[in-house]
Amino acid sequence: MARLFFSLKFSDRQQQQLLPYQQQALSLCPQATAVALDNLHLTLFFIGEADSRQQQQLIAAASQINSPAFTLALDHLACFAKPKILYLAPSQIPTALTDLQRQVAALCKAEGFNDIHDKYRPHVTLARHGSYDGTLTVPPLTLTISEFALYQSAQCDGSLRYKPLQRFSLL
Ligand code: 2AM
Repeated sequence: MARLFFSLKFSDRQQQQLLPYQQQALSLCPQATAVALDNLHLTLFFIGEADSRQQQQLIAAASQINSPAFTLALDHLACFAKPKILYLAPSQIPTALTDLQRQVAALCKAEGFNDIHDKYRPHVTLARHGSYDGTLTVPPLTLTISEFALYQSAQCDGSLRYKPLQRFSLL
């Protein structure tokens, strides 16, 4: 069994561009723990535990998705109280992201995985175990999104690592 999720796939450069925002989030809440740079992502659907047959079915279904690349403007820092995380998020959710998320959620549900969240809330978790009251508007980080991926969440040498198992292009 493996712990899986679908996510937008950021490039190395895009992950680097998120660093100043992470530093700003940590300055708001110094006791929070930074997410490792190469783990920065934006979840589309959290799957949970899946076996290798389910993993192959998810990959086959996701490879049928036909969805365009899009730009995403991440423009505010805020916090979820449960779990306590500081995140960067878009005020405007592009239609292409909503459509992609619906398609990914539908294929996961068709494989028997339930959505554990009441409402999809796109965000990039920058730091954990921290809280902040309110929303801070920041200069937008505009990213071109041209890939999503099926990720595995696993412990590697004592630290949590999100490993892309299969990448899918947005055209
Ligand atoms: P993330 O913050 O690293 O993306 C399981 O609940 C995981 O789904 C969380 O660890 C969180 O991971 C993500 N998540 C939590 N609430 C969510 C929401 N409303 N919409 C989308 N992803 C969410």
